[in-house]
Amino acid sequence: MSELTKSTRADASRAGLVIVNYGKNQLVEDASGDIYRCVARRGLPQIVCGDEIEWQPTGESAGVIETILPRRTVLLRADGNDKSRPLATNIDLVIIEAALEPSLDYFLIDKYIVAADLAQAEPLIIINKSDLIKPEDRSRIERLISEYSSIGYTTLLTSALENTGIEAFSNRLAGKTSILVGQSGVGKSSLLKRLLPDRDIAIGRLSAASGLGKHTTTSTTLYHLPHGGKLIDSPGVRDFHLGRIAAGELGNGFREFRPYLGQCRFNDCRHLSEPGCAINAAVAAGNILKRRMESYRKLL
Ligand SMILES: Nc1nc2c(ncn2[C@@H]2O[C@H](COP(=O)(O)OP(=O)(O)OP(=O)(O)O)[C@@H](O)[C@H]2O)c(=O)[nH]1
Ligand SMILES: [Mg+2]
Ligand SMILES: [Zn+2]
Repeated sequence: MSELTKSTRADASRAGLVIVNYGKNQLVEDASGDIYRCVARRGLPQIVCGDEIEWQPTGESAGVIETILPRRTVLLRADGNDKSRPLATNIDLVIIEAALEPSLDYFLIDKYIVAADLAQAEPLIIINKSDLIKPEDRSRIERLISEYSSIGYTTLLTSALENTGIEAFSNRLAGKTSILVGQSGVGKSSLLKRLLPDRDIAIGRLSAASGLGKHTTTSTTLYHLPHGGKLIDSPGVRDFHLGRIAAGELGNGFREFRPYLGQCRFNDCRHLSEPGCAINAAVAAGNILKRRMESYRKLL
């Protein structure tokens, strides 16, 4: 290949951001915000929402993804075979959303926290549907908030229905790439709509670009927020599984364990019933919540 063709090729390759992954096709946004339907060059690893890539146009609004740029962070989940797969990449903030309806699932929250920590992304817990909190639910919700905040995780209350708590929430998203995760039906897409009133217009543009019919929130999708920042809406899950994690790594995913890690009698302590376990001693002394220890054991 001559020097000339080489440089022409390099010039033709453009920077892009993957905003939807449909499996076979990806929607790629270029620097000016135009959207292209792309396919990945053979041999590339699985491309996901949030990937920064280089691509070449192949037609009016189509292209081929040539390379995936190094990923700053990778949020992983397990597939049916316990293998880890990327859910999204280059995430700064994992918004773990929960609500009294359908149900408040502490174990699910703890699993997402571990996934966020492993991805080196900050977790933020949102309890949505605050309008449904009855007087008899108050103490349960307050305890949840104070427990997580004592460990160092922020918890916010919102109501997408009544539009409350949205500003405090919105302020945390500026300038970051965030992803909404949580059970189906907790109100992820409803919160997104509060943050991005033009969501339906954005969805219309995606549908036009994909040529695959109406875009639905069943595909993980990246949106640009009006005040800066990117927000990824992901479809709800019935359950969320972490891939295989070494016991040592899992302990790190529990922030309040960290001061005690390395102080157990055995180097390879799994903090189950080993003698001289510093984590179990901290639980007994009331410095680690029993409930969190149970989550750790279940995950192990
Ligand atoms: N009472 C109340 N209902 C809400 C609130 N937010 C959302 N809902 C309702 O909850 C239902 C589910 O909302 P969605 O926004 O679709 O939930 P989702 O988390 O995106 O669900 P998936 O896309 O299936 O994961 C809808 O009927 C919403 O109207 C809220 O703050 N309060
Ligand atoms: Mg949704
Ligand atoms: Zn131990």
